Amino acid sequence: GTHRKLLTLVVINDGARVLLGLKKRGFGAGFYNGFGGKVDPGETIEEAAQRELQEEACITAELKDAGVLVFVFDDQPQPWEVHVFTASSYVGEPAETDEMRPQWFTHTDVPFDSMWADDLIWYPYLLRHEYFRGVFAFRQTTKLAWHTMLPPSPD
Ligand code: 6U4
Ligand code: NA
Ligand code: NA
Repeated sequence: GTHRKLLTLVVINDGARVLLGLKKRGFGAGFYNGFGGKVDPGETIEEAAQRELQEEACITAELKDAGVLVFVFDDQPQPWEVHVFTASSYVGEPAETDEMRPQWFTHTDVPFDSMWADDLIWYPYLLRHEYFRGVFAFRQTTKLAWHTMLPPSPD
């Protein structure tokens, strides 16, 4: 159908650095990314974000809404709707899991060359705490064809 696939993404930002994970398997393996995954049936988006943060980085955090990204693909039936959250602090110690290897990067050293192409466009909003909405179109899953950043929604 045309239903969007719901996903979450959490970027811990301590003000000087962001905590990212090197994805070890599955979609985006070899790329750095925030922590997150699919929203399971019966859970809210925020519950999914908390669960994935615990599963992938071994931490919990008070999450703030940072933005929403919609990805459309020429080779996948469903668009993806990724809900992005930030947190300035967390509980626990970031640890490597089967899925992710956590690593800190200063704001000027975010490894965009080893990240999804869209990240270069919306991280500046995230780093300056400006809510963002963006639509990104990919060809052959990973090639960014076009994008548009929308103004914040009126609600
Ligand atoms: P499984 O192993 O099936 O349970 P799950 O952890 O639920 O996987 P996964 O890891 O495939 O889902 O989720 C993809 C993750 O990648 C989500 O956190 C969203 C994030 N993501 C997807 N496309 C992205 C993109 N273009 N840029 C970006 N993050 C993206 O920065
Ligand atoms: Na994941
Ligand atoms: Na999952």
